[in-house]
Amino acid sequence: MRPVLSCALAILAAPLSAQSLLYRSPNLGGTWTPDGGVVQFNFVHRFYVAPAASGHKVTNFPTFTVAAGLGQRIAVGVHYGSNSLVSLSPYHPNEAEVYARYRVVGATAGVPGLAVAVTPAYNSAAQSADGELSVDYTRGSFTLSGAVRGMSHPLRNPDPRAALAAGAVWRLTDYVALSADVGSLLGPTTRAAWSAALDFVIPSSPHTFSLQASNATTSTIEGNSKGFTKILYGFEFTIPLHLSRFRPWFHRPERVVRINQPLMNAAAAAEVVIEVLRFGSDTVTVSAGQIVKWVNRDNFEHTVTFNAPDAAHLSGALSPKGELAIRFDQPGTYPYHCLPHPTMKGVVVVK
Ligand SMILES: [Cu+2]
Repeated sequence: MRPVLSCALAILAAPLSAQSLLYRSPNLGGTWTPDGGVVQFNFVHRFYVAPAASGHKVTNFPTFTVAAGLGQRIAVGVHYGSNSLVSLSPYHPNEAEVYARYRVVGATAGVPGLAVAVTPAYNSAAQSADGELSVDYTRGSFTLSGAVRGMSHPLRNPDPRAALAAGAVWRLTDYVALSADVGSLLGPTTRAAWSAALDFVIPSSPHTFSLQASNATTSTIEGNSKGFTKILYGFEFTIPLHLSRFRPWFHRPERVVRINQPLMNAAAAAEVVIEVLRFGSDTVTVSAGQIVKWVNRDNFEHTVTFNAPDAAHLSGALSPKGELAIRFDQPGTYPYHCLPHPTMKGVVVVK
């Protein structure tokens, strides 16, 4: 039974904080990479409203990001903006930046300390080979970020240029943060790009949301290095798609997790009912050798994922309406959480 679990966990076991806007200011890519087995979909939408003389026309500047995590340190992705001002002559309103990121130093966002990442990229509107070296430093409520950017044909100009950017995030609570940054091409005749945002974690979800003001039009290395003449307002929404969530598409829901079949018929010393994204009992206490059973009353999958170092052999997924039983042989305190819903937490105490 253990190899099956370990295999599943290799895909699943990773914190969810990497995608959070509470650790990255709006116009800095930062050092974050989606966790392995996660496809990240982020949507930035900014706009300005023209004066009455122009009929209050709303001009929109959306950027979509789709990125996939390969292991814990590498990501590949694309930013696509459909109202780009990076290349004005010739005018290229569609801008795609294909990028890879390798976090050379440091852990995922949310872990205190220093992180360094390199992000090579290609910008289709500028026809430019771009890149960024980014540094994050997280301590307590603060994350400070810096970036050095290079572009072979910035804004479709023939000569290479560099840009610098710096930003900060201040987490007021676990759920709310303020962030701001500034970035600019080095040299004359270019307006700096800036942003300021109020960031939120959406409770009981892996999603984060920010309300933003900025003068940057597309969320790419080039777009974040050049300011527009107007202030844009808007938002960003981050959506990590855990590929494991799609397992029910390919597997019939099982009443009982098969690996625990022998245990399911034994009497459980404690039962935790999962309902509406909550573990019914935060803490259950059993004696060594006893069984704890989890019952999923929701119509979607949850996991009972124990924190390291127990995760490798004490974890499992519950299909919709499924059940899970685990026997605890060693006394100790075993905190656990649900991978798709990190705000779901519980503890098993074994006496
Ligand atoms: Cu869950």
